[in-house]
Amino acid sequence: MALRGSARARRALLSLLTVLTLAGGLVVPVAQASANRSALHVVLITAKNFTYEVPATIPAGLVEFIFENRGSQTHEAQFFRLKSGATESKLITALGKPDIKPTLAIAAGAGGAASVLPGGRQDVILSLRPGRYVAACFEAGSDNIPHFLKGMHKSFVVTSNARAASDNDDALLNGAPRADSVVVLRDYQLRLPAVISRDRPLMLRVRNNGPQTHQMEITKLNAGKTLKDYLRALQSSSGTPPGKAAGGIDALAPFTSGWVELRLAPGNYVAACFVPDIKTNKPHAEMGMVAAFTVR
Ligand SMILES: [Cu+2]
Repeated sequence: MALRGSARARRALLSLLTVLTLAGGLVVPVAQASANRSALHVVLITAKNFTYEVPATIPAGLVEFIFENRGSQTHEAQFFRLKSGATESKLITALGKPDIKPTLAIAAGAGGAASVLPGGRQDVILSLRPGRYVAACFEAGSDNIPHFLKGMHKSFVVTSNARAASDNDDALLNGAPRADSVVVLRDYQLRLPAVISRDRPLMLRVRNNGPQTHQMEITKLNAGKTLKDYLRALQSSSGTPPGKAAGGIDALAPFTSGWVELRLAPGNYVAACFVPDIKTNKPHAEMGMVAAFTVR
């Protein structure tokens, strides 16, 4: 859950997260790197309450992040690339503000692994440009304090190298994984296949066509629940959210893309964007960026 700003949405989601945390225990199957990804640089990033373990430096270019939640609460790893002059502490201050503008003034969404339950795992593949990055977690427990305010943020440096001689997004895509499908995010729409067959993991390329920052966060709906129930919970500060965090890819800056590998159990799901809108401050999910899909 990334860059969430609306106080009302925050409250609703925080209560949702509390429920999810208590529910706990969803096991996400461990993915094996497939053959066409063997050339990728692989980075393990682990989350605990309330820290990350991530290498201090990562080479630029395509990187496969294996995000593992080894904590007892739901966690995510939203990456930001800092603009020049920005610091980690300035970013954390900006993230605490109710709207997204102070954050976007000093940093850009750089993808990351969306929230998974304790014991869960989410793999994302990102094309990283050199620079200083920060990983942060927007989840919160029963005290409603976002984890980034409990110290759950960590900076790392993406170092320039031969793989990333150019700043051009496409030039960084050598060795990119073959995507089963492309998901396009835009103001305010999120489209993905309505039915996903689970005979094998699904590799999605997620492209943000802007103009705003967007994410794709996945929720597995509880049995019998529908998109309607999900939307109703989103709009109510006291509504019980009808599902469990199931990963996805965290917020990407406009006109950038990443890959997310989904290994989802059969069931009904919702994908949504919770980035707050730059004009209305509402989460994009309330402005149409939500889609239901079925895994069978
Ligand atoms: Cu969005």
